[in-house]
Amino acid sequence: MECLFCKIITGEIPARILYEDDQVVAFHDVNPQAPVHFLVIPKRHIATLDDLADNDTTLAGHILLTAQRLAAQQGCSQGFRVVMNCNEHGGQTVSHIHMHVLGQRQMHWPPG
Ligand code: DGP
Repeated sequence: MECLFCKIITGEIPARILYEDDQVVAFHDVNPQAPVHFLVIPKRHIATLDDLADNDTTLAGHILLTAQRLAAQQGCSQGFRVVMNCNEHGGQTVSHIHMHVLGQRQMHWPPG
């Protein structure tokens, strides 16, 4: 198993876990870009957003609602941003889909 995030799921690589259930894990980003910056990932290895299938609708919704709930728990009452980078032009560096959740500072637009 070569996937970094699969190794976080199994505990082979340590991470600051925020939440875990049978479908997803959330953990703090190792290189935070905001006072709150965590990632929500599926436990099943899915390389990119392009690899999500029609029957992943429930999982995709669960990732989003987990992000929403944890953002509230992390004190992002004034708002937050979710980001999913996809492939090279999207800036994806880890090939296991992950939703970034950033908060506790003013975000700007457009992103770089
Ligand atoms: P992306 O560029 O969208 O693929 O973002 C990958 C994110 O993963 C990046 O913000 C840094 C984070 N990351 C990479 N390696 C590790 C790690 O070993 N542990 C944790 N907690 N985060 C990591």
